[in-house]
Amino acid sequence: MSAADTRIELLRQMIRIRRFEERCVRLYSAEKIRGFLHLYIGEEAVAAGLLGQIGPGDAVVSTYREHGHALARGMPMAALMAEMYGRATGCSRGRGGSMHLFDAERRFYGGNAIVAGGLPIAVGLALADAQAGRDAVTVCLFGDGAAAEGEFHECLNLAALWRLPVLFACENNRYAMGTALAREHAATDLALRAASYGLVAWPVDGMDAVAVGEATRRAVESIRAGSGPCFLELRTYRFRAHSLYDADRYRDKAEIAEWKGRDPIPRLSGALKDAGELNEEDLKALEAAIESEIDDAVAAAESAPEEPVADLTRHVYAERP
Ligand SMILES: Cc1ncc(C[n+]2csc(CCOP(=O)(O)OP(=O)(O)O)c2C)c(N)n1
Ligand SMILES: [Mg+2]
Repeated sequence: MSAADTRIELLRQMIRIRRFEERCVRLYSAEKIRGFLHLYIGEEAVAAGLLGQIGPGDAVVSTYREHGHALARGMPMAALMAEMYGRATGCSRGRGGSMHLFDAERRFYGGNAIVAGGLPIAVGLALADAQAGRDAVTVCLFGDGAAAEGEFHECLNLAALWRLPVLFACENNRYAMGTALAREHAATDLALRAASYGLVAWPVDGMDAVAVGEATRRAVESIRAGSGPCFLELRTYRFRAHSLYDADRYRDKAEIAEWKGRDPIPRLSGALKDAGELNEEDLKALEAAIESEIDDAVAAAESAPEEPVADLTRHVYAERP
């Protein structure tokens, strides 16, 4: 892929994630989708930049704000939308919903509602891969809030000590629910904190998909070379509230507006247009293709079956072969 094609793919992926979630908001208002809904809008450069740099053999561990991660990892949109609808054709048979997306085939190990809960899973996956001699990197995504959890410290230490192939990808959007980073942490430089555990860590502009891609490429190269885990602090921002149940009263309007000014989508489409790599027609075609992908996913979810009541107790315990 040429450099221009790579950048267009980054843009396409970001728009795809944004439009998917915008549709989810509408479906939520229409009560087609229920339960918790944590939007990723504003943070798309991280998913697109990071997950474009790993291969099919690598693993991904995510959070409850994971629609973008799942899409960028390659989960078919129809499987994701059906899961949002709670249908049997969903990626988790409709039993998980928004926070519990899972795709073993693509080594996408969830969706996790527990803050920092993914870190021990990632370290375990990386340990298993290393012991089996598989050349795989585990990308572990989590928020700034995870840095306040004990698991964060235990996992960074063990991964560094055992030089495990983990890329710790901290999406620092500056808030853990309604709590600003500086109200929760005396030391707010998370990359610096991570470095103190003996792994290579650096901050990245998380509103710039190209910069995220470049940082990830370097990190993954170093991990594959056997140099141990890396930590990227991806400085980003969520444009929407924590979840659809949050009135968002703890953030300054001016602060939100300032970050919206760094929106990664117009930023990249503007750069591509300036470079003559994309025109208005291309952008329209790209949007139209995404719109029809979403329409198809919604139509499939609408007509998909719910799990039969007879299956209620299935998949609770392992079944005998
Ligand atoms: C162990 C644990 N404690 C508390 C919660 C409640 N909770 C849900 S989301 C959240 C904030 C996490 O913030 P962050 O890690 O920064 O992720 P973000 O929502 O910003 O993406 C909290 C405290 C939880 N889910 N798990
Ligand atoms: Mg956060």
